[in-house]
Amino acid sequence: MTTLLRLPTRRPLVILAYPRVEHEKDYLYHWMPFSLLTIAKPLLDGGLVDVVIFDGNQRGPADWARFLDDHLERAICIGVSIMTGGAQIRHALAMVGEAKRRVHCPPVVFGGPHVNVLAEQTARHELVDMVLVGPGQNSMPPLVEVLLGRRTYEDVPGLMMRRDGRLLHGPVNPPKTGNMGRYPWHLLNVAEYIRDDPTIAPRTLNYVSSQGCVYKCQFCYELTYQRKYSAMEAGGLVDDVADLAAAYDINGIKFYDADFFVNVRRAVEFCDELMARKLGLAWAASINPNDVLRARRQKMDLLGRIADSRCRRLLMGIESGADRVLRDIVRKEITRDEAYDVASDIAAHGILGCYTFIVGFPGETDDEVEQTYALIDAISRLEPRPETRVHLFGPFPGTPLFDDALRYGFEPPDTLEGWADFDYYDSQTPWTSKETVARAQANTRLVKRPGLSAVGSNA
Ligand code: B12
Repeated sequence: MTTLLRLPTRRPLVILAYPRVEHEKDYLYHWMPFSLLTIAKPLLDGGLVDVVIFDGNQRGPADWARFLDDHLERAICIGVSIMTGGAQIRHALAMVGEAKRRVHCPPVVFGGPHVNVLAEQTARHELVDMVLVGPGQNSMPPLVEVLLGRRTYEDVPGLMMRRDGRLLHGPVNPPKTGNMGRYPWHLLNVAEYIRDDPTIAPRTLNYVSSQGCVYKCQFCYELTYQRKYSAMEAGGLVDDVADLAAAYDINGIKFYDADFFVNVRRAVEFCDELMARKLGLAWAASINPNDVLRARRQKMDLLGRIADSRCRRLLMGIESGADRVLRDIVRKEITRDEAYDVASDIAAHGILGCYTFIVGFPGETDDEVEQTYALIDAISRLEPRPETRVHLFGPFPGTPLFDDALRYGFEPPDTLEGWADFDYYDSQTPWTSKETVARAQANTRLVKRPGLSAVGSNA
């Protein structure tokens, strides 16, 4: 009997690019591009294509040029992720310009948070061949099938592209993404992203375990998920984290989910599983005050389990110390007293709280701003002393407060390039004075090294 020797065939290639984000100058941390890992997973599972990722936060323009030389010939598309602000859009356009100067440049598709709120303006840009609105794991596999000649553009969820002088639209791409799975870590050099996080552990990695949020905060981009929430189940999440810990010798995980605790039961299971497996990991995550209140109503010891499982830090948006602002402007569904009570409870469990506030809402009075600073003072007296961060209200497109800001005289950028420099660490609104900016900065206190407080790091 003879056996046929099968030579490995090289599949068509999808290039996924995460352009550089110009974060605050003294910002120490590195993020893995979870957007791209999330999209890559179903593409690899489908078996039709190979995927490579270029992370502009780790590599520069000369590396991008070499990367294109190495991969462009086999590529069927370049997917680019963009969020509003942080100059990411500018870096994205420069990268695409470089690619389009070459003979073999395939179609360039843009996606990500900025596309999800300003799709049409992005799709009309001359360097953009098409955009995909919504979760990319729903839309990239069908697009790849189109590019391989198996389907038509009209079938691709969330698609928007110029054709014969008008915009062609695909069907709606639903915001619910289903269970998220384990990430294809081999596409990144994971070791590059480990960092010493003074509030968590010396070898900390970031992680995103869910998408979407169920709350109604009127300034927040997460509303584009239409209050739909998708999350990895607790067991699978701990499996993935355990594998990471074993492979890269990490001892900390920092979750960047919009709200890690939307599903309180999942959160408690995660804590229990983490303790049962004795992984020795410290962790941190974002929480909404209502999660704590809901757990109390359900007689669940959420904060106890969080503390016992070595959670070192909880980040919570309180936004304002004025009940009218919380109720009528933000729709936070919590009162000032409840927020203070939850913060006290977090401190009583020995967990470092990091509380973020926003000043400069459209229609906010001076007295209401004073109430916010009074609450910051009160919270700062808790032990362990919490971190606090005061943001300036920035009208982000796609949110209800963006429309309110327009009524109060805010003039938004009107080009894709214009949105590159939009940055909520600077004042964006005509009613925000220099003194307001300075006071916000002075009330931002974040731990950068154990035992020290400092201004100017991100949450
Ligand atoms: C980590 C993070 C960062 C990191 C870096 C990002 C990185 N390397 O991943 C840092 C800290 C640098 C950062 C900075 C900023 N960030 Co940020 N950040 C996040 C965070 C917490 C997680 C991002 C993430 O990985 N999400 C998980 C993945 C799975 O979701 P995703 O990115 O949305 O991707 C999905 C879809 O958007 C889509 N998609 C994404 N890319 C692509 C590409 C293609 C081709 C396709 C088809 C689809 C697609 O499919 C993905 C899978 O479903 C999000 C909030 C959140 N939890 O999502 C905010 C968020 C993305 N940030 C936001 C903002 C605004 C900023 C700033 C620009 C704020 C500012 N200052 O103005 C700053 C940078 C500027 C500055 N001067 O500092 C907003 C974006 C809103 C918007 N309209 O764009 C978010 C949504 C927070 C919020 N709720 O407001 N950020």
